[in-house]
Amino acid sequence: MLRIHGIARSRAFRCIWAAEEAGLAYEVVPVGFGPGLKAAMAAINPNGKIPALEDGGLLLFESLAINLHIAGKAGAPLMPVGDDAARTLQWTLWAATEAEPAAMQWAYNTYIRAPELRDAAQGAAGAEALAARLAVLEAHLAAGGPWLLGQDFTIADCNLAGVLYGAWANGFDLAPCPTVKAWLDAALSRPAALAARRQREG
Ligand SMILES: N[C@@H](CCC(=O)N[C@@H](CS)C(=O)NCC(=O)O)C(=O)O
Repeated sequence: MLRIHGIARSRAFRCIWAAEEAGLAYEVVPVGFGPGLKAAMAAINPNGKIPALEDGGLLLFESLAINLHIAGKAGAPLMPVGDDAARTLQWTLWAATEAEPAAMQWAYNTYIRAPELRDAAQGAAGAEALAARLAVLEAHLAAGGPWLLGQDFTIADCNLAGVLYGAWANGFDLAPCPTVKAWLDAALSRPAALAARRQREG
C-alpha cells in the first residue's frame, strides 16, 4: 500500500492523481499546512515539506519523482519505454524547472498570498514567463497530440498538467494557447483526475 503524506490541497494532489491513474492502492496520511507541518514531516522528508511517499521501505520526496516511481510500478503506457521514457523525463523536468517557477510566481502574487503581500509587478512577470512556456507547449501539442507523447496519456501529462492545475483552476488566460487549454481540460477531466480533484475541491 502506497502512503502519500500530505493533503490534496497541496502538491500531494499530483501524487494522488498518479496513484489513481496507476490503479494502485494508496492511503493519504493527512499532513496539512500550518505550524505542525515541519515536525510532522521531519522523519519522512528531510526538507520538511509535503508531499512524501512511503512505499514499503522506500521513502521519496519531490512530487514529480514520486509520480515517476508510481508510474514505473504500473508500467506502460503510463510509464513509457525506449525513447518515450526519455521524453517523459524531459517533460517532467520541464514541468519542474520551466513551467512551475513561472506558474508559482504568478500564483503567489495573484491568489495564494494575502492581498497585502502580493506584488503586482511580480505577478505580471510570472504571467509573462508562464505565457512564454505555454507558447512552447502550444506548438508541441498542436503539432502532435492529443497527449504530450502522442496517442497515449502518460505520467508526463499527469506531471505537467498537475503543475499547471493551479493556473488552469484560477483563471490564467489560456486564450492564446487553445490546444494547451483543450489538453488541460481533457487531462483534468479523466476519471483518475476527477477522483483526485474531488479530494482537493470537495
Ligand atoms: N518541489 C517540491 C515542493 C514541495 C513543497 O514546496 N511543498 C509545499 C506544499 S505544496 C510545502 O510543503 N510547503 C510548506 C513549507 O515549505 O514549509 C515537490 O514538488 O514536492
